Amino acid sequence: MNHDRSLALQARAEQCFPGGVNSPVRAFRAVGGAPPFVEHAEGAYLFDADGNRYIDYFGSWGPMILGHAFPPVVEAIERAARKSASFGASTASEGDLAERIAACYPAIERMRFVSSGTEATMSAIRLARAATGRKMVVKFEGCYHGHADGLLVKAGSGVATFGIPGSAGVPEEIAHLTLALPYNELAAVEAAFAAYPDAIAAVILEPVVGNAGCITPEEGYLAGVRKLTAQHGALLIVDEVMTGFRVALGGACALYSLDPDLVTLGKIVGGGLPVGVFGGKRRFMDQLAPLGPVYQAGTLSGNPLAMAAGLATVGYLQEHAAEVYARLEAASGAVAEGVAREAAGAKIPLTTNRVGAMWTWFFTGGPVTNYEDAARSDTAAFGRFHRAMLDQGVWLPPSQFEAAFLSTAHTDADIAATIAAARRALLA
Ligand code: KE4
Repeated sequence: MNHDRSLALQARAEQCFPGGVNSPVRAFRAVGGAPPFVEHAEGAYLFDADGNRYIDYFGSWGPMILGHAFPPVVEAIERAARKSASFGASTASEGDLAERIAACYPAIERMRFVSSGTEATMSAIRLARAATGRKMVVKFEGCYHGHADGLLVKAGSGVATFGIPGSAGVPEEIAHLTLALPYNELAAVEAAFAAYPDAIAAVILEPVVGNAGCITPEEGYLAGVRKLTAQHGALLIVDEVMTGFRVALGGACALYSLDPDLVTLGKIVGGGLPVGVFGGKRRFMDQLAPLGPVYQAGTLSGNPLAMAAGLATVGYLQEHAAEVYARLEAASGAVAEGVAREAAGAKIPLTTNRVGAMWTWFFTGGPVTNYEDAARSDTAAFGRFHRAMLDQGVWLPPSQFEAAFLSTAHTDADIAATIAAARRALLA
C-alpha cells in the first residue's frame, strides 16, 4: 500500500497539533506506524488520502452503526444545514430526538443534550454531588468516562484508598475525591462504602466496559452495584456513551434490566455529529438551571444539525430494531469467532470478549474480567496484528485496550475477507 499522501499530511499535521492529532488514540502510538489520513468513507469502508480502502472496525469509535454516509442521515443533515447550522435557541428537533431516546430508556424521565460524552459524564457527576450533598465518586479501573479532571484518576495503593492523578494537570486534591476500584468485584464497592460512609455521591461505570477493551459484567454484578448504591444513598450513573443503542436498542440498561439514577449517552445518538446526553430521574434532573441550583450550559447543546443526524440514526434503529440488532449480532459473532478460530489454529493465545456489536480480541490466554487481566495482553503482538491487518485493508481500533465495532453495512463478504486477512496477519 502506498501511504505517501498520508505521510505528508501527518508531517503537516504535526506542525499544527500535538502529535499531529486532535485525539491521542488516533496517533497509532499504541500499535506503531503512521496513521492513514481518511479522505472519505462509505458504508463499511474507509478510503485514505492515497486511495487505499479499508474495512472499518472502529466506526468513529462507535457512532457509525448504520455505516458511513448512510443516505437518510446525510439527507437529514443536508436539510437541516439549509436552515442554518445553529440558532442558540430552542427547536422542535431537540424534543423530537429526546422523545425517541426516552422511548428507549425508561430510566430517563428528563434529559439534557450536550456536545460530548465528557460533558455528559462531567455534568452528571456535578448533579449527583448537588443532589446528595456529598463529594466522593467511585469509578472503576479500565473504565473511561471522558477527560474531566475528576475522572482522569488511577487507583490508589489500596482498594479503598484515594485515587491518584491519571494525568498531569489533575490536582491531587481533585483526584482524592475519586476512588478507582477493580471492575467486577462487588466486595470492593462494599469496602468503599464502609470506608467512606455518607461520603460517596455517585458510582459511575461502563455497564459493558469498552475502554479497557471489551469486558463484560459478571452475573449479578450490575444488580449488586445498583443495590449497594441504593442502600448507601449514592446515585448510580450508568455511562452508556459507548453501549447506548450499540448493544441493544435500549442499550445495556435494557440488556441487563438496569434502573440507574442517571444515564449518559453519546456517539450513536448523534449519528456522527457532536452529541452527548445526560438524563435520568426527574427529582435529580430538575435541580439543573434554570429550574434548580446546578449550573450547566453549552453554546451548541441541541445543535440542529446534530439533532437531525441523531434523529435519522435513532429513528432508523427504532423502526428496524429487530432486523438491525439481529444482523449486528450475527455479523459480530461471525467475525469475532472466525478470527478466534484462526488464532486457535495458529496456537496463539487469544481471548475474545463480546457483547453484541462490540468486542475485543485480547492477545492473552484469559479470562479477561477486569483491567488487571486485560493488562496482561501481549500489546506488541496486538500491534503487529493491527499493522498486518491494516496492510491488508482491515482497519481495527489502534489499541489493544479499545473495543471493535461493526455496522449494518458490513457484508458477509467483508467478514470472510477479514477472517482471511487475520489468518495471514496472525502469522506476521
Ligand atoms: P467523548 O468526550 O470522547 O465524546 O466521550 C467520552 C467517553 C465517555 N464515556 C465512554 C464510555 C466513552 O467510551 C467515551 C469516549 N470513548 C473513546 C473511545 N474509547 C473516544 C475516542 C477518543 O478518545 O478519541
